[in-house]
Amino acid sequence: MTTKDTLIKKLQDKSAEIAILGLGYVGLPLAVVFGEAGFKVTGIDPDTRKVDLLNKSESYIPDVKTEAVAKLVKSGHLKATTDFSVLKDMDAVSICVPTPLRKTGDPDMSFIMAATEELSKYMHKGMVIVLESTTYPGTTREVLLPKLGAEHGLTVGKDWFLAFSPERVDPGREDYTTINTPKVMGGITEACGEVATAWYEGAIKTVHHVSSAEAAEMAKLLENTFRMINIGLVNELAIMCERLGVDVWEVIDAAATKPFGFMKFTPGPGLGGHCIPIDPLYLSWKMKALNYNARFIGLADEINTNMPRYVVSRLLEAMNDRGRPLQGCRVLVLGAAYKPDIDDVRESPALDVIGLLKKKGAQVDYHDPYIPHIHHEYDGWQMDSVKDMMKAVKEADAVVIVTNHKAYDYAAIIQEAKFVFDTRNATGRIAKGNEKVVRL
Ligand code: SAJ
Repeated sequence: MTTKDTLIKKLQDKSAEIAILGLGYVGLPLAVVFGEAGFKVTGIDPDTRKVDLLNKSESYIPDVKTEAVAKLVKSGHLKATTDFSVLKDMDAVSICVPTPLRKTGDPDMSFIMAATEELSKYMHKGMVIVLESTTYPGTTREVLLPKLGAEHGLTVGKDWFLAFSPERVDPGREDYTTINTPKVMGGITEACGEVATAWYEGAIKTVHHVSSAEAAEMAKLLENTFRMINIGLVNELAIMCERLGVDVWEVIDAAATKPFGFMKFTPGPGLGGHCIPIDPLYLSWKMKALNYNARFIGLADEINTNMPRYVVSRLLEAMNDRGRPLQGCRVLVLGAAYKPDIDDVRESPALDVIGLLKKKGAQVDYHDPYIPHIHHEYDGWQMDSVKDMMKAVKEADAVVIVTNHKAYDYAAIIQEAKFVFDTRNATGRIAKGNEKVVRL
């Protein structure tokens, strides 16, 4: 039997030993899905807090139930360690580490490099490695392949197998989870793709096998670049509609009545999260290295990044119309999370809006039911969420709705507020007190 056939057999009969490098919001759900499929899974993470909690059968990821972890730990299908040397006994490894941006706006590959460095110490014949972290096209072939293969005299596609499969985890979503979200898989060679597909098909409902790692890397970037550009389009539409004296929310709702050929996106105070504002910049960075200027990405990034400033300029105008300079104004920002009903503040435009308001001399408070404390990484300021939200609404000269959490009673907010600037059309359906509201 060839190495490939032997490995496929072990993957198909679930006797293969699995390792997940990185136990975050992608790695932990994946570890549980492989464990529940019958594989023995070892999670590896340098964070001892995560490792200890897992080994005590506790989940620290809201999407992963502690009961699911406890069952797998008890049955011996899941354990965790900070010790990378266990990789010497592993047959299949998924790399699920962060790929953020540096302050300079360039890709931060340090997590992928560190994982690859560790993995390369324990590479052996008969392994399959799958990179899941979103990255620029070419990473798997240019960064992982040399480090994990050639240096060990192993021939990829014969002695070991390497593929890319983009993560599609949407934290908090319940309809589509790791097990039922189709998974794209692309190998460095055809044999790599076959082995990696055989592995993932043992746990995930649909695996869509493409011809190369680059195709899989690019598919993920298309998905999130598509979103970023379309959000940029509706953000610019909001600016155009304001100039035209047209209600952008009415326009978008009207366009959305078209049952085909249109997909609704809504404007807002900017683009937050760890995927949409970041993934497309991995693509434009790579294209710059190939002397190509990805203009759509650049323009959308410019528009989206400018939205916090646009929001503050609109607020300044609205306060001026009410005879109040922003200087010295009490402004309450509602919502700090980057999108509704979650506790994640990464890249949240709320931080930029608050920072800009402070620079304009406003006295700023914020409230967010999910986020008790915020700090601005670059400007250094920090704040606590106000305790009595309605008291703060009453005392504010202006309330700015930045994140439209479902938990808010918008009718009551309008009732008690002197003035509301609504960047999310959270108040659009409320007629009473409408004269106090200005929308993006
Ligand atoms: N946003 C808008 N207008 C929109 C949609 C989003 O301003 O019409 C803003 C949000 O407020 C947020 C940012 O864009 O600040 C990103 O929002 P998002 O809905 O794209 O949420 P994310 O960042 O959690 O994106 C994830 C992505 N999932 C993966 O990468 C696996 C994305 O591909 C999903 O489409 C998205 O969740 C989703 O649909 O929920």
